Amino acid sequence: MRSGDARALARAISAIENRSPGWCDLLKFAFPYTGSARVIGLTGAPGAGKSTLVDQLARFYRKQDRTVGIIAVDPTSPYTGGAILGDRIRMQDHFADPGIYIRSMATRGSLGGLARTTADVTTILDASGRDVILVETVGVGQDEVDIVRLADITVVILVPGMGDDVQTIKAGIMEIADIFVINKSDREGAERVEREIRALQSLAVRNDGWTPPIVKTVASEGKGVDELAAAISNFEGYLQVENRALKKRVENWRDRLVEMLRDAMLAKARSRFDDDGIGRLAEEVAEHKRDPYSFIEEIVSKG
Ligand SMILES: Nc1nc2c(ncn2[C@@H]2O[C@H](COP(=O)(O)OP(=O)(O)OP(=O)(O)O)[C@@H](O)[C@H]2O)c(=O)[nH]1
Ligand SMILES: [Mg+2]
Repeated sequence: MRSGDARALARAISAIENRSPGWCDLLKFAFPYTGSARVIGLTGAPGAGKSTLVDQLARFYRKQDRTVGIIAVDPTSPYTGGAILGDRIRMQDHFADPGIYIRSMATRGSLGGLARTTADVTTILDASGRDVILVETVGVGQDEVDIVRLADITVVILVPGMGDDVQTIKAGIMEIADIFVINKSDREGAERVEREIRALQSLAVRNDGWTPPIVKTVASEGKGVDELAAAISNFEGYLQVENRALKKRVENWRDRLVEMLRDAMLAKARSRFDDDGIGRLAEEVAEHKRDPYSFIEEIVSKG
């Protein structure tokens, strides 16, 4: 796996996704080798052009002889089956190049929770020596926030014609974007989206003083990709000053540790009760034979 062998990677990632025996040891082994990959998160609405852009960025980095890992988190909506298939076909362009490793992850059936599993897969790719890891997630509420805890750089992709733009550019998105991309700039309304972002930016200055640049792209034609890569590289430069990269990782880990702890504690507590057991307790509580507070207290005090 450390040599970047694609089949070993695939096996390791499957073990982690499925929580197969040994998954945790695998991550423990991998962790000391992580920390040198640049993790770039790309998020945006379904169909915004995330995969097309990821594909273009991957090409760009390959030209610089940097190795690339891609994690595409499949959209939750079952209606986008065609788009997922499209992704796979388009990304097959790269399959001949061992410098690119692509992993699609299903939203459903991810035992560790999607955010957690994505983070663990990133750990594996990082340990395997990938220079750049591109993580594509569909921006639906929590997911786009989760990507921030994982990524060194978060790119938010918007497109023209989102209706009443001010309404659609959510406050949450303003907070997470290190870089804005207006993709499909070949369409009418790109300037308008840019104006809306600028207006929102003038209202809320980020507390780290960084003003996210706005890059216009036509991903399907490869336009603006060099500019996006330059913006990414600029932000990397910014992160190098005053230990910002480390500070950001500390912040990310603070959140992730709490989440991991919560998962582990819950799994431990749940292991004492099967669904029947929980069902029986629920009955007792509903029938007022027991109070739920003492019950929870009891479990927690057992550690
Ligand atoms: N006109 C135009 N079409 C684009 C552009 N970029 C991507 N597309 C097209 O938009 C469609 C969706 O692109 P994808 O890259 O699959 O979008 P996505 O955001 O990954 O979609 P999901 O993963 O399904 O959320 C495809 O048909 C692309 O060819 C662009 O800049 N201009
Ligand atoms: Mg996609």
